[in-house]
Amino acid sequence: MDRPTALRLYETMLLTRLVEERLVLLYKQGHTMGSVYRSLGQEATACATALALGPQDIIGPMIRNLGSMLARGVTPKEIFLQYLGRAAGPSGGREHNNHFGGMARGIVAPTSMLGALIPVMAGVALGFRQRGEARVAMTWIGDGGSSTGAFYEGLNFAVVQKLPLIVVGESNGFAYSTSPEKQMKGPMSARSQGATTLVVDGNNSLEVLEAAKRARQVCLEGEGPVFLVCETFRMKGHAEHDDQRYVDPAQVEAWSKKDPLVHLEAWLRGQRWLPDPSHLKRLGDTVESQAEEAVSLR
Ligand SMILES: Cc1ncc(C[n+]2csc(CCOP(=O)(O)OP(=O)(O)O)c2C)c(N)n1
Ligand SMILES: [Mg+2]
Repeated sequence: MDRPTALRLYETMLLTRLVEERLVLLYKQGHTMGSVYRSLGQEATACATALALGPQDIIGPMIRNLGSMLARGVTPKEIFLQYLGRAAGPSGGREHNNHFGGMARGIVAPTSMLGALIPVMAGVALGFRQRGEARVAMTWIGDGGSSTGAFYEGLNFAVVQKLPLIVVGESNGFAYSTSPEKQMKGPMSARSQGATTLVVDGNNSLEVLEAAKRARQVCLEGEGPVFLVCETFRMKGHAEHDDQRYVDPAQVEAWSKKDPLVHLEAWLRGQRWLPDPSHLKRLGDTVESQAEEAVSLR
């Protein structure tokens, strides 16, 4: 791990948190078109995975993976405009949340249907292989979403065709208000269907980054897809309208001690690589000014 990579990881996770916090404010003020789906506590599973890729690779994020889009250069302003449903936004006001993409930055737009992106991204990976290109496709799935038929079909196809696909499994304790044991039997990693399976501490961004790099290597060596399961926890309700009253507060308290940003910050301090505070302040100022700009646009 070199210093620029570690700092980029930290800044991308911090940016994700700041953008989401500002989105929550906009939601509470009644500005957003729909609810806000936080990735609080899961920034590493969205950011460290995407940052392990090359610019030629393609991602297919889900709703809790805003960080992966920021990692690929989407700006806070675009995200604010999108959530506000503005004509100047990426989807021209026709969609909300992070339902937009763009091939220039290698992003397939998130779908609402859980699991549907797995066969789509397997198709992207098939295209890479057929053209003989050294590229990989990456997508994400929740513990709940990994019970869908589309997940099984898509991953099975990638396994038998040995496609360069990384499926990041977000094992975060809930699917809306349903706990995983009521959704599926056994751990998420048991659903790999023969794909190379890696299980990591999803709140340790350094571990996630290393595992995602390894997953990419496995794919590029023609070994087929990788199911990268990140053990983590959803620190907020399903979205801002959900007060998570069904979650044991002791569980939230326990996981708050494993905050991925705090973890990385402590590691950076140990390395004497802490970022310049004025630089971080500029990051916060940029988020604020881009939010204000988006609100002022129609
Ligand atoms: C096929 C399908 N079924 C149900 C829904 C409604 N729905 C949206 S998110 C969600 C829970 C998702 O849980 P999980 O996959 O664990 O992801 P997480 O929210 O925990 O990140 C449900 C049931 C949907 N979007 N698609
Ligand atoms: Mg879940």
